Amino acid sequence: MPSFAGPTFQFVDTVAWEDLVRAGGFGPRSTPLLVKGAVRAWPAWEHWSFRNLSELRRPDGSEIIFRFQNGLVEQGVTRQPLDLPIGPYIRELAEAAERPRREEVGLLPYRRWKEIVPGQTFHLDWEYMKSFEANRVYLAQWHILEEFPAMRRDFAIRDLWPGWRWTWEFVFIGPSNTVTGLHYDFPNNWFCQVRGLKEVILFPPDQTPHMCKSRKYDWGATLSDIDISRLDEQPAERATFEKARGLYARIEAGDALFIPRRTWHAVVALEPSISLAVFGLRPAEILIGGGASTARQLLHKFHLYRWGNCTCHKMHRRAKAA
Ligand SMILES: O=C(O)CCC(=O)C(=O)O
Repeated sequence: MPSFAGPTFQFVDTVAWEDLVRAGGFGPRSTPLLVKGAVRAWPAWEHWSFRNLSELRRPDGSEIIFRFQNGLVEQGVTRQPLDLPIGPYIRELAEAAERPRREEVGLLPYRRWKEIVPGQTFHLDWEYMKSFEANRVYLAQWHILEEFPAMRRDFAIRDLWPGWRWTWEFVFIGPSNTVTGLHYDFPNNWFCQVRGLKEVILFPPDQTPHMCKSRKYDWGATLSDIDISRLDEQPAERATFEKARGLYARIEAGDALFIPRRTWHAVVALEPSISLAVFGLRPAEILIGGGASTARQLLHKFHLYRWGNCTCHKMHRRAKAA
């Protein structure tokens, strides 16, 4: 079988934090932007280490038990989540993060990444996805700042994103080889990488015809049937996916990536990572996008919308798509 070239990619637009500040800051835009070093300027850079987060306790001193994602995020058959204490899990990541890593691996290994120049098109190495088991236990989508509001001060997100917005944040803490499947979110997102290294592939909304939109329901996200960890088993989806034109970002610790609303993306961790996704809606966006998504969620809860085919309820058998 000929090897799969996959979609063509270019680098995402990239700017250094200092240059962005010098140019007057971040203005409205509808395409992704990687800001190198934005997070390094924030208290999170010092405070959000694996060791520090592993010591988080509830106000009464008890362990925090979290419902961990068990398998690919935003993808595949929803598996029974696992309720585990976060302390030992994050402590193990702290140890793993201190061990040296092989730099050469990835969808775009370091040496090839260094050779590519902005504007050049290239392909990724999809064989890499076969070299590991993607079904990791993942501390994903934890509403950490709701439980620990004082930690909000660690992220000077207003410096990056001027103007009033209703924001909410999800933390993703996991080992290398976590995979978040292809999806898009309805709000804009500043994805802040505090520790570790991740590869993010992005596809603008005009690539939707090649994204095999799924009927599986998820609050806030629209999912794809393309499973980037099992492309060999999906000849039809793979053929469609191959026609797409995407953007590639290698997000290092200290970087922040702007992921505009409705931009398809998937994330692969190359190192144990701590990331915070900051979603934000302007008042007009709350009325339009927020209202529609809340209505869908209500209908879903009442079993009237995509019940039996969702990421939020563990089903014993896959019901027919609504
Ligand atoms: O980091 C990850 O694994 C997923 C992040 C993501 O998909 C998001 O912020 O929308």
